[in-house]
Amino acid sequence: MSKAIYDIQKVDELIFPYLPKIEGLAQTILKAMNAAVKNGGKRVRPALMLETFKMLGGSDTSLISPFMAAMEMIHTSSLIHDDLPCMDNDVLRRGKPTTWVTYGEDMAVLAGDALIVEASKVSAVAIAKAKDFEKMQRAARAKVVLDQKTGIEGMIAGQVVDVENTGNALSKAELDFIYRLKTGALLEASLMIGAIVSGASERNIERMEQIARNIGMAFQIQDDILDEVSTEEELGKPIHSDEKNQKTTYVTLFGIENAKKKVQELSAEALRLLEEIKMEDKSRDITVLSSMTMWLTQRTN
Ligand code: GRG
Repeated sequence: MSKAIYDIQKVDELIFPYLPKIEGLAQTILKAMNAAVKNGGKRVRPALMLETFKMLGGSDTSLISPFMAAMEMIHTSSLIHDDLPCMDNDVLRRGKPTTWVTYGEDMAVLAGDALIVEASKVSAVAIAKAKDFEKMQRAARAKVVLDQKTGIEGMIAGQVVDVENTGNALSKAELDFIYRLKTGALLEASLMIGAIVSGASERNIERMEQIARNIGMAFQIQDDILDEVSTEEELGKPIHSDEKNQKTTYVTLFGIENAKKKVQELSAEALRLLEEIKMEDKSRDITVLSSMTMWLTQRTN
């Protein structure tokens, strides 16, 4: 992917302190967890969360950083599990050996599990440490959204339908369900949590969910396009994996050109919703999130 237009190092500085220290007898799993999070990654979700928080008036980053860390831990756990032999059976992630290849399947399952639990703990601690009732309420709502969008109402539901249907032809409705939940749900949670913790209005929390839904869909369709037209060097993972796994994608359903057009439409809708926020309150600076939307939906890896 072309160089990120946000400061990945700044995001890392905010989330790394929440990772477990590598010490004691269970070091293997602690190493696997740290390595999986620190092994590259665009930090799209925590970066979007932070920028939404700032755009909607948040300034104290200590309020949002636990949720940024929790989000990246959940995202990482899903990647570790997704790469396992019983799922996608991938040996490369971000151009490097996957967690199960380096640490064994048993440790990879446990490292993924432990990251989900750590994410829950870190966000629960944020609630427990809130300085006043309002901040506590916001943090509690953020945790509910995080759990909903991760679990059986979110990413996991999308993954279930995806895994169950590998090799089956899918309808557009089924594909949309998978994309909206498997990829979109964590993006929705990221933007919603940024809004909730900043103290945004209900309308803006809703708008951020819609913006994320459009970005998520565009992001996933772009994934379909890249799997078809990119190279292994550029992507950092094998190409033509959809064909290998006999997956229905937007490209197989509608062709490359229509898939590209859909990405443009979804991206335009996300930008329109950001404009709406600006029109309602002229003091909102939507430039960073608008640029991020364009960058994410036009990515090349
Ligand atoms: C363990 C919580 C948990 C869930 C297990 C395996 C699984 C259920 C879900 C898999 C969901 C999945 C892998 C969706 C794909 C989402 C996606 C587009 C990932 C790539 O995201 P990027 O491009 O990755 O942000 P980087 O490498 O930049 O972090």
